[in-house]
Amino acid sequence: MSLLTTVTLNAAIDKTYVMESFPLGKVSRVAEMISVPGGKGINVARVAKQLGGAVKATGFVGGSNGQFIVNEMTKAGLDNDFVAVDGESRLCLNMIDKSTGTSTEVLEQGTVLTAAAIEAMKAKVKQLAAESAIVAFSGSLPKGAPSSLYAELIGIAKAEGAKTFLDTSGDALVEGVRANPFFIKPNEDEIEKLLGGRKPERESDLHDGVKQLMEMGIGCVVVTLGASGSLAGYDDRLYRIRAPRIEAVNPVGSGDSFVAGMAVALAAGRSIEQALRLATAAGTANALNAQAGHVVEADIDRLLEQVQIEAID
Ligand code: TA6
Repeated sequence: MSLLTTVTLNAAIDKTYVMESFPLGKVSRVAEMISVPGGKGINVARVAKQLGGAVKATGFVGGSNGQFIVNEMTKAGLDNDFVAVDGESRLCLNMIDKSTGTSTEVLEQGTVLTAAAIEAMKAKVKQLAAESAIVAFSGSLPKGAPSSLYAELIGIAKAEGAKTFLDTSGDALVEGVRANPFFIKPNEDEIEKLLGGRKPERESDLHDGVKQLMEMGIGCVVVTLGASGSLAGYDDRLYRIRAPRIEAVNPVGSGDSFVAGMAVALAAGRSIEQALRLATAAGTANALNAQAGHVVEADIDRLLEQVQIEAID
């Protein structure tokens, strides 16, 4: 049983506008537009499938945008089983300015959840977790969801025997971590929040923070450190991962691609080093093209060899 189920509570249509320049307060013409199903968990599902994983995607969808998300995923052969809700799934915009190499995101709020929708999602997660090796929860919570929702859903998935991944931020992360997901991927700001507001000043503080989270019962903690890679903790050991240097086209979705690599490798029973290598290659490969949450096989093959992993403790 190696199915990966992804849960995107705030699904989106990701629109990427590639422009020669994007000056604020001026009119900009779009040179290229990409419109695809998005939201973090859907990106995880798409990349996991590209990496050869068996995937099913769930989450909430609403309105004609929700219909677009389901239709496009089905057309692309991405197995999905969403819960339909009232209202309209959101648009997430990403403006790429080629002159500066920057990307600017504008994220809508999305649908407002009712108590009935939340109950329907709990039932869906229970059903899908029973047939999954891993359930990955990704992204922000829609309005109407209590900040404890991820913690509740993680509890349900774990009770069905699935390993759980959580990639979110803010209170949803702080509360979600209390349910001891197997895997989390905080950045440096998020780890500060998880450690009760203590800012890791030195590299050794970061090491202590990762160890502390593992002692709390989280199996694998990866702190992302931007272009310089990441620090991972697993099974009482720490690893420093250095990502290959690249000229990024669009880094949006690289975190989701990292999660996809971890999930696919671990679901296939690969070692932690192999999982970190695939995850880092996938995160880096994502940034090489304009579409968020998309990798090219040849890039992965080339980048895999360039990832450096050092056991440090
Ligand atoms: O990670 C990038 C991205 O997945 C975009 O695809 C966009 O949909 C956004 O993040 C959504 O993030 P959020 O945290 O609001 O769920």
